[in-house]
Amino acid sequence: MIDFRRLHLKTIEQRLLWLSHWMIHNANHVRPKVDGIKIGGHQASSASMVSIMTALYFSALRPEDRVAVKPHASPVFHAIHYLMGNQTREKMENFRGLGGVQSYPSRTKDIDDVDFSTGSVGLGVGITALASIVQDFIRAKEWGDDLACGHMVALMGDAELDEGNIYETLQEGWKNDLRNCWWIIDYNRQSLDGIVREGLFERIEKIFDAFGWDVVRVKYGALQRTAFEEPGGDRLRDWIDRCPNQDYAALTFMGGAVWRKRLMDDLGDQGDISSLIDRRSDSELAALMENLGGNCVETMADAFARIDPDRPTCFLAYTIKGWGTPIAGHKDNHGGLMNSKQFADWQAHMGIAAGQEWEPFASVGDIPGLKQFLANVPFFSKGPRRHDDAHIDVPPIEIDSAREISTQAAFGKILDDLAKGESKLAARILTTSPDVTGTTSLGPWVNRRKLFAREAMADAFIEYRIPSTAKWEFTPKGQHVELGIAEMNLFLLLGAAGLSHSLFGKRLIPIGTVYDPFVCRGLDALNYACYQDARFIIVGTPSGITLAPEGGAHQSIGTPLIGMSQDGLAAFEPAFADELAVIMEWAFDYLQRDGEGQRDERTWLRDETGGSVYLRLTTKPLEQPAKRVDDDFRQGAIDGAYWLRKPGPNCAVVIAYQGAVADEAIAAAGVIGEARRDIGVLAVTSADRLNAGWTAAQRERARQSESAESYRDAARSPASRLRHRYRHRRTPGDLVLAGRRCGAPDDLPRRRAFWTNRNDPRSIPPFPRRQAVADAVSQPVDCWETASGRSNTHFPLAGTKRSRMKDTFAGFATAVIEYGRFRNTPSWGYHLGVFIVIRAIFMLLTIKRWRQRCIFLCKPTNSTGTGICLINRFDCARECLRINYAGRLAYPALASATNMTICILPICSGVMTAQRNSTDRSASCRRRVPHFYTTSSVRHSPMHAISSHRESGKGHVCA
Ligand SMILES: Cc1ncc(C[n+]2csc(CCOP(=O)(O)OP(=O)(O)O)c2C)c(N)n1
Ligand SMILES: [Mg+2]
Repeated sequence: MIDFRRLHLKTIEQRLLWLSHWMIHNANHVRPKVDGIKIGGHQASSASMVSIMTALYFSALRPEDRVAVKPHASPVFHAIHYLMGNQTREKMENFRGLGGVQSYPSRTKDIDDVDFSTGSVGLGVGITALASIVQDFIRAKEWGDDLACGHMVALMGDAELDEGNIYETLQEGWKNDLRNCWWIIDYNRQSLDGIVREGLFERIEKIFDAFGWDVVRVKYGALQRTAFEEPGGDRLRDWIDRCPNQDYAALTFMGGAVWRKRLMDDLGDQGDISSLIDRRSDSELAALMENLGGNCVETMADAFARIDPDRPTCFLAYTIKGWGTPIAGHKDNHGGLMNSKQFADWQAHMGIAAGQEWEPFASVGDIPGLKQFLANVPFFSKGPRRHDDAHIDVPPIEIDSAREISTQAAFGKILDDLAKGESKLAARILTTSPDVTGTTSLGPWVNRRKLFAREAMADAFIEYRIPSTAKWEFTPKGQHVELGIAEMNLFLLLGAAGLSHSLFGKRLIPIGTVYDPFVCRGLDALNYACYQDARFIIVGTPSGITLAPEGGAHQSIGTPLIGMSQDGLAAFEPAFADELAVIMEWAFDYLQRDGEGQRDERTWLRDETGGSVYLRLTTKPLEQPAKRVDDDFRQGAIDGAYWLRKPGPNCAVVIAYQGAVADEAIAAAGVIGEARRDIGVLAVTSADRLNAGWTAAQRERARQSESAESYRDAARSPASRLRHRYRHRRTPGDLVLAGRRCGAPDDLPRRRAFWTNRNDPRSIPPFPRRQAVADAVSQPVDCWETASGRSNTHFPLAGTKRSRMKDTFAGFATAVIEYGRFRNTPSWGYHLGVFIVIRAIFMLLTIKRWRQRCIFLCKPTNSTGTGICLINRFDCARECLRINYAGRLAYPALASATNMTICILPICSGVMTAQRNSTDRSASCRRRVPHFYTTSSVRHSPMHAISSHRESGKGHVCA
């Protein structure tokens, strides 16, 4: 290696060591504290990797390479970009603060060209291997053969190797002939809690070897290698090799004098070695002993330069956690920070003058020389490495829905039709499935478009002419990546493929299928993919109880909540094939969007930003409605709901359903229709988008209210007093949630249940058993007659009649008042007047007939599912009003109010429930929340869309 290059690398290493540590120190000890909560940062984990990262970024990498950084090397990553002028001082100063650089590098939140966001440990490692497979997939296609292949590099902590998903990825990599993948292990032999087991890595090395990886041990630094050449050096090397991890760490922490004593005790009387030790001062001896390969920048640069770059390679770089700092080697140093005294001493040691702390080139001797070196570093030479690719037009997606068909079968048919066509969209589709390709209806697509492999492989069954539905021919042109049964790999692959436009400049349309219950198995990787803003379609099918009607482990009961709660993922559960076609056509476009994200006031969705899509499908065949082409249907299916049967002016009952119980809901409408003429049937296609829109609208409303109050004297305003009283008394849960970002979507009804004392203490047994879907969905039918128009015993959540009335009045009052506020009418007298008039009319028209108008379609049963999503929306009349207010759609409805009760049929393609059990807070995966309510006498005609959306860009329509 040329000398000046080595010197520059050493200077850069020291600069990164300083900047990363100063950034953490500043955030914890210098910056004013906002709330007294520990900020943290990981000085020791950063120091451990600083030499590796210096050698990698400033010597080994090329612009086409992509890196996943280990979680706690984030400060070094940001320091690198700060040094290169790609990161601002302001954001560095605000490390771990709002808008500051992120504790784990983030593609979506950081500005400094993060390739892969860092997620939970293990995920960043895994995604590099799958990204490499995606790169090969693209390269093998005509439209992608100009792609310059890069290395997919993972910088990983040694304790990350405890994560099982890494081994799943190793296996998948082997199957797919992995190449261009480097995993660089920071082998500091420390995890978070302590020192790792002796000899673990010998086992791990064998595993890498078994999967065909090259393993490069980088154990000794340049100083050590030189010392080993001296007389007695071989004895020193033996001693280092035999020293237990714990001892090495402890001696490192204690420093040169203790090193000397220990070495002399062990080796002092053995000839040359004594003089080797004696020739060095305490600090030189410490530097020698701490000069492991991974802490030696020139050794690492040489190691990277020496390998066959295409082979999957694991670098085992021995390091010391906290290297070069006073906390080096201490077993508690993972979360430990240098205290102010230690830091001041260390600052003097590093030669950084006071006031120069943020200077990128502080203490550098040859600044022009270093700047010139930096200007020519290959990795940064082409500027930011975020790519994009043109939008792909979406052909019309249609399906013949004349016959009975399930949504899963319809999905297979739609893909088969795409496979038959010549569209550019079809050419860019990558499908994948963890060993459930055939059973999730991907078979016809795969038969036509083939499986991907770097080397072609024929299907012996075809050659021998053995009949089989699956014609499995592997070819580089193939478009299906068949995975083993590891759902983490599925979502990591979708994550990597969903970023291909940005990573490789070639857009893919990734579609993954999985049995819906096993979405949970890959949940962290799903979240990781969404967090990175990867774009894909995940199809969960079969879902509900259609996979396992008899009950047990394979019912997907909680997945609708996953769809609702996962940011960046728009979840749909269509019932009919034409809905699915509309949704898929929209989804293919939605995946590709990258707009600015203004909210659409119709839905309160931010659809311009785009995102990924989750389709929850089923194998339950349904008779299909007649051909529907109207805009209301199409728009409604996308927004989240449409009227299957529009309510008329005298509507008394609305049945809302989602998913495969459509036929039951329609039958219910028929039964009820015998007694009541005007019945609406609301087809919900996406409770998620309804919920997201509603949430966003609530937020918007709250925001507007706040700003309105800021120029009013809120405390003195009778209107606001009334509103506050109403809120505090009736819905404190709403208020709390407005400021929360971490609540589960069913949090709100639970809280409301708590505050309003409307709990139903009955619980459901775990894993309900059903013979068939029909058993589950037919339960509500039993109770229609007994429940309709009756008393509170059939409406356990409603509280007393009196409290319901109060609720309703308060709701009206609030709505009216807020309408006034919205219209910017300052007079509270006006509000009061309107309120009194409406209240009087309301009392006259409504109250006496209250009971007759309440119809409860379902008694509490042992079931659960998608219905909850709806229920959250339709909790009561006042909610509807408020939603409408927020969506600015309520007033025409309010003005033309008629009597109506909305009843929600609890629906899902799984079993059903109408159960609330807010006491069971541990049942996080089987939400026990209300599944049906009535809205009380909303006067309302025609019914209007209530809309809203989650901040991430989801939305809905209803009522
Ligand atoms: C899935 C997951 N579990 C736990 C953690 C918390 N955690 C963060 S780093 C860490 C230990 C990391 O040790 P290692 O990988 O050896 O990195 P080092 O800091 O030693 O370089 C743990 C347990 C996490 N981030 N993700
Ligand atoms: Mg470690």
